[in-house]
Amino acid sequence: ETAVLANKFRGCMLGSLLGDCLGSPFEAESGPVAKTILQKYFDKMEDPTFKSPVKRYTDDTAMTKSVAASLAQHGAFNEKDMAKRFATEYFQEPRRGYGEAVTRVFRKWRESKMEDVWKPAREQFDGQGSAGNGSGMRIAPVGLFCYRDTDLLVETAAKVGKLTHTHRLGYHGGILQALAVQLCVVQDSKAVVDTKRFCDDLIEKMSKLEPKDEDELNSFEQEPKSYQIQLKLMQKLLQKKDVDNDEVVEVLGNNVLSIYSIPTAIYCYLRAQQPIEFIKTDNIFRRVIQYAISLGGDTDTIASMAGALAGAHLGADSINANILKHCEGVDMAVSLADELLDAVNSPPA
Ligand code: F2R
Ligand code: MG
Ligand code: MG
Ligand code: MG
Repeated sequence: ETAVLANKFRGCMLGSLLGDCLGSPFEAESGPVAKTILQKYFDKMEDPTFKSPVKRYTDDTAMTKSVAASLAQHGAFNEKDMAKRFATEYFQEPRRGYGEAVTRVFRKWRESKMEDVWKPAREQFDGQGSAGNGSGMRIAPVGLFCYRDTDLLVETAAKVGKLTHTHRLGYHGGILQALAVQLCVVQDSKAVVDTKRFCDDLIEKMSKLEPKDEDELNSFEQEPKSYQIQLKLMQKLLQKKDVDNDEVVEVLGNNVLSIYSIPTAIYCYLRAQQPIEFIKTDNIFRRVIQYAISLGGDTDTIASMAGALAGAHLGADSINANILKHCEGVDMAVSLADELLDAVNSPPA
């Protein structure tokens, strides 16, 4: 029982890391990533004789690390501690490819000496708040830490998100990704995923959070977007055969906004449970990440979120050890996974 969970926690943290490291060289390249180039890239990574400079992680992992370490050390969400870790991490290594706007939050925290940790985020984008996917890219540790308690998970993911992302579609995206991680943790790693049920479950949970009012759903760029709408579109796509990358990007998106990348990442995880014509591998974990990157756009973040789901479902055992050797931060990810599991198993007195 504990060994199964440890494998899943490690798989999730490693999946999040690997998607980031392997996806970041392709981030924001114009157009889709060439399928043959990507196939060779992954084949080489699996080849034990292949040597290459280590693939560095980006902001996605830098922030995930802070979320995991803060939860593990406090045994609960602590806003000041988490904010401090985000800022410290950023000022130590500012060149990890952070979102353009979010660094203003870090600077305001420093200037105000953390007087009100919630305020700088509310001031982003002229008071609209950020709707970027920074909320989802760092949330996997919340899905792990709270996997036994959905109410706590939703509440914690909302707070972790609102430290930097107060737009409804921003922090709701983080909640959605955390809920998906939870589903993957509780799923039997040997069982075939029921993709329809997976979507239905998420739609049901998001329906309790999202506004019922159609007008309110129109708040972002005049487009009627909610996670429920995107999840229903995803469910339809999953039922179609041989959907090509252009259609996926057209329907679900692949950019830095939460609404156009978090459902996409969940779709990648679910779609890649079955063979994909242009991806030659029997390893489902690899297929998920390779497929996510093939969509182009925000490749590090979409692959990282999809990888977290695959890893939480399949466990660290499913990851090719040669691929791990090419990525920065593997030992750190494993330690954080173990610390999180310890914290889950020994709640504070
Ligand atoms: N920043 C990047 N990639 C850019 C290129 C990096 C490359 N390596 C290079 O340096 O050349 N990647 C990282 O950013 C994304 C996560 O961003 P986060 O944390 O959400 O930040 P931010 O700044 O809050 O939002 C990101 C952008 O989203 C748009 N946006 C957000 N809210 C908006 C709103 N209310 N209205 C309009 N636009 C909004 C803005 O363009 C923000 O800059 C990840 O991809 C991570 O990997
Ligand atoms: Mg990044
Ligand atoms: Mg936060
Ligand atoms: Mg990114």
